[in-house]
Amino acid sequence: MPNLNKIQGFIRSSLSKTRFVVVSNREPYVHSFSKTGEIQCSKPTSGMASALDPILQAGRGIWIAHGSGEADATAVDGRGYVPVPPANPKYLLQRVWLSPQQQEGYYQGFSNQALWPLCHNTYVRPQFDWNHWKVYREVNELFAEQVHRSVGDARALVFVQDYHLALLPYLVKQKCPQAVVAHFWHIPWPSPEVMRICPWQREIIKGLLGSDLLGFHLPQYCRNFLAAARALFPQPRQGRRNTVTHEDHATRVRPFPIGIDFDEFDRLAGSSEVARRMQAIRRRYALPRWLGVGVDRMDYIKGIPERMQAVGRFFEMYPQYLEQFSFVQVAVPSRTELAPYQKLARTVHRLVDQINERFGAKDWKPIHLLAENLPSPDVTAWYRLADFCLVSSLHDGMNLVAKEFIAAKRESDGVLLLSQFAGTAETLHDALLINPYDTDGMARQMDRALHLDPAEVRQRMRRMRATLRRRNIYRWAVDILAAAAECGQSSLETEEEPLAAVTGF
Ligand code: GDG
Repeated sequence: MPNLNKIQGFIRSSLSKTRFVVVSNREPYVHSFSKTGEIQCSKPTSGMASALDPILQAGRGIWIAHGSGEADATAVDGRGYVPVPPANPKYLLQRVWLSPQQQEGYYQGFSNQALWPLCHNTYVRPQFDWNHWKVYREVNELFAEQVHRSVGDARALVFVQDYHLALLPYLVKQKCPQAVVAHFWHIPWPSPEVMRICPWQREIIKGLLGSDLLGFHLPQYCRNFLAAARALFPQPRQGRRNTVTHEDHATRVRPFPIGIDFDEFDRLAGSSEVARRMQAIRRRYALPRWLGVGVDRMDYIKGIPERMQAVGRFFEMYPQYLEQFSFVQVAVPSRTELAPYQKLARTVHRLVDQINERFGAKDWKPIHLLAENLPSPDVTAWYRLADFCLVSSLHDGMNLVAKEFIAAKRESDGVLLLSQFAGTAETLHDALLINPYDTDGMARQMDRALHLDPAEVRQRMRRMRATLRRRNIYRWAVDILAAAAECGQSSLETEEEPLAAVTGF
């Protein structure tokens, strides 16, 4: 099992003479003002941030991200740096400032109205707006300048996150030729047929081809990318299988399925705090015999209306569950300034009201909709109370909720109902698969989940827990960093000792 201390040791030794830089849109620490006007610092919930934070702490590097907190500008020094973590600083967070117009064009515009729907097969039409694209390019340039300011001509490993920064690898390579660049794309990469509708697909792919290493969750996303890139840029005759060459520079494309901090979720699930929350929930909600749970950002890729419809159909098909089963849906408001997200929230609220009106009774609610961001111990308490978790994404790069539910089920009870269109389905073979477009099929699987033989439930759960414990978030990070270091062996100083000897895998 990858162990954090060993991994930190590896990072310390292999990156000792190399500057390590992480670049992402979202920051790992946010500053805000308390009621009394003091600056306070918090860590937003993000698997990626929790994985890379300890690695940066070991490597004493720099994290460059958009400064989005209300007190962010007050917390930094004159150059935009703030040492983090606040109690015991180990690395520098460098904030990039964006005007409201830049946030609108780059983040809400091109990232979330063009690239997000383009990469997910959800029939939400991408909006290609020339002005959004212009601002997206401008903001990527801005990030590249910050990287250059931090790295200069030094040897560096620059690890870029996600679809907000597709152009960054090429720009960084131009400004910092000594840098080794790795990029991880957290969402699916669609088939070339879908991708080619984007008027700027060539520029986006060219931007990503500045990377020495490009990572996706699944082999299929890698194949889709390779096909699109090779169709656009002629390749040398004896090119390598997982490599694309562009302007005499080779990019290796490889899958790195992301994991979670399994031990941390397991620990939290067993804590007295979660036990207290479970008691409080039981008192407040008067829960029936059986419970199902769903936890998502309120996003159209997550298939929440489809899930609500399936719950309604479940009561129609199996009326014996009336007053015996409730479904709780945590739906965190997300991207609320965009019309498709506003419409989605209205649809979900309406569906829930209809189902509750039609089937509800005096002391029993078929669906509890919690449209808010709950603290992690509350989410974990709901996982522990539920008989099954229903993940019905219409398309999802990976889906971490499915993995967190399993980590929270320490007694190996509970069943995972998982969309076959979530990346997670490729690695968790003991989930009950569902098709979110098949309402009756979903309702049947819900019934099956509640009647599965307890021995089988435990067996499935134990196997999934063993997989997730092994393939955890630290392993993901180290796999990528080791592969990136390998790509840039000539420019990065790596230890002679093979990685496996250090990390134990
Ligand atoms: C993108 C890709 C890929 C949700 N509600 C609450 C809450 N959450 C947390 C979950 C989980 C995270 O948010 C959601 O992660 P997902 O992976 O499920 O989905 P996306 O946000 O769409 O993430 C996805 C991921 O990137 C990583 O590469 O897996 O496919 O779309 O951690 O627990 N956390 C708290 N309260 C909530 O109410 N505290």
